[in-house]
Parts: sequence; C-alpha cells; structure tokens
Amino acid sequence: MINLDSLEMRVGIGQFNELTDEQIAFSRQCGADDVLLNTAKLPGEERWEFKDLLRLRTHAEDNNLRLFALENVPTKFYDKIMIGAEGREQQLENMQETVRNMGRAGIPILGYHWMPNSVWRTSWERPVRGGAISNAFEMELVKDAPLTHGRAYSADEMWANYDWYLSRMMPVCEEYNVRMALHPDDPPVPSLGGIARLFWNFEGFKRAMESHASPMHGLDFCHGCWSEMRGGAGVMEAIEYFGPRGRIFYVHLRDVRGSAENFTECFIGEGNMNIFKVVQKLKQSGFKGLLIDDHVPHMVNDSPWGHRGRAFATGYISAMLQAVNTVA
Ligand SMILES: [Mn+2]
Repeated sequence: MINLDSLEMRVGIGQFNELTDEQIAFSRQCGADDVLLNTAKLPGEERWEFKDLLRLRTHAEDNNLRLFALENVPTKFYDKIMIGAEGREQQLENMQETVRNMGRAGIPILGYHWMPNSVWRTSWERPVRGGAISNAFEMELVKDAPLTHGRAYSADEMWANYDWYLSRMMPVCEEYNVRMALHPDDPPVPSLGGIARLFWNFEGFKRAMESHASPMHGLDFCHGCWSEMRGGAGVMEAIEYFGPRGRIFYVHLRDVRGSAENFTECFIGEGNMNIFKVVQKLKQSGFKGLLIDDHVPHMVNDSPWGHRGRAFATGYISAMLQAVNTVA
C-alpha cells in the first residue's frame, strides 16, 4: 500500500479506464508518477475481484507508476443503494467486498459520487478559445426535464439513503485502510430530473464529513464543481476548511466560466479562479495528494480521450505547482 502521508502535492494523470501501454507512456512523458483510473474497465458485473485489482496495481508499478485511486465503480454497482430501492442489501455486500478487495490489493482510494442520474450538460459542442470544443450547462433548459427515476426523491430521502450506505461502508474502509473520496454533484444544483442532489454547497459536504467522520472519508475536491458553486465564491474557504482537517484526498483541477445555473467549461487559466492562488491555498492547507485534470476542452486534431487538451492542462497544472513551490 502507498504511504499517502509520505508524499507531497504532485501532478497525476488519469481519467482513462484502462492502463494501456500508450497511457503509461503518456503519463510518464507528462512527468506523472501516479495514475488514477475512472470507471476502470475490469471484469465483474456487480463487484470487483481481488485478482483483477492486484493485477491492475502491479501493472502500474511494473511500469514505475503508483495506482493512486480508482474513481467511480459502475453506477449499476450501487444504483439501488442511492435511491433506496429493493436489492440494496445485495449491492451493499458487493460494495463492501469490492472495498475489501481494494484494500487487500493495496489500492488506497475509491472515488465516489452520489448522482443516480449522473452528470448533466445542456451542450457538448460549445466552442471555446480558438474554436476548441467544450461543454456547457444552462439550468433554464432542464428545469422542466421529466423525472429520471419514475418519481421525485426528496433531499431527506436521499440523505437517509446516503447515511444508510456510508455508515455501513466506513467500518469496512477503516478495517481495510481504503479511503472513500466524495465528488460533488455536477452541476451543483439542488435537484435535477426529480432527484434531490446533496452535494451542491458547502453545507452538504460539511454534513457528510461530520456525519461520517473518519480518516478514511474525505473529498475528491473537484475544483470545477466548486468553481461552479456561486461562481467560485466559496472555493478558497472550502480549501481552508477541509484542507487542514485532512479531508481533501485529491483534486480535479479544471475551471469554468459562470456559475451553477449557467456555465461553460473553459481552458484552465481563463476561468473563474486564479489557479496559482488555488494551488498555493492547497499547499498552505497541508494538502499532499494529487492534482489531476478532469474534463478538458477538445483541441484541434485531438484524440477521443483528449491527449492535446490533457497535455495542455497537465503542463499548466505542473507549472503552477512548480511556481507555488518556488515562491513559498
Ligand atoms: Mn470532477
């Protein structure tokens, strides 16, 4: 198992679902020592098995990379848990076993979200700087969207489902030394498609971290989503609050222009926030995890995964980190 506390803030590569030779080379060429897989392509329709997880870790390490985190199991692994549907006990058993297997395999972090109806955008072809292609969200266009899950789910009900799950996962995480990292709702608005969202403001995260207070429970601090919240007005305060408490496990470093009700994802460096100051604040808060890109604008002649956009974002983040380390 990686000793997470022995490492300093650094830049990682990820957001792919397989660790191919080409992704390994790209990660190394970008200067990353750590990788994160998002919704990893692993066998298993209901849970992940020890031997597959161990093979993933050793494949990374045999190529001089640390497997820092797996972000997101397939939603079908815990969709009934999120909405409290029949069959959630079986899904819970499988999620507990997946976490045990991650711990046995020495994979330290599982990123997770609480969005039964996923991430929403209202455009996936919004032109940004120089004609690069990005995405955008306008609440006005989806405020009358149909119910995604047959009926409305209130915030109280979603909190009850959340508490039911976390209170049963945290003891397993503690026993097996696996951290769960909570990603914000994206977009961070109170409700979409009839389902209340829980993690769209500071209070929601504070409640989750206090209700399930464990060194094994923290944040995947998606800077993009936090910047969407009130146009970024609360980003610095959130880092100041959660950072010194050791509750930020890693950071998605992207940015937007606008706020939750109407925003466009942009190139890093031209969004709501001064990224240098954000990285500086993370350092001052004692953060020692990964900075990793997230969604990035699709640049000219880019690959489907976005090598060009990701190389730009990762280079930019690396430079900000070096600058912060130089002036500090
Ligand atoms: Mn994110």
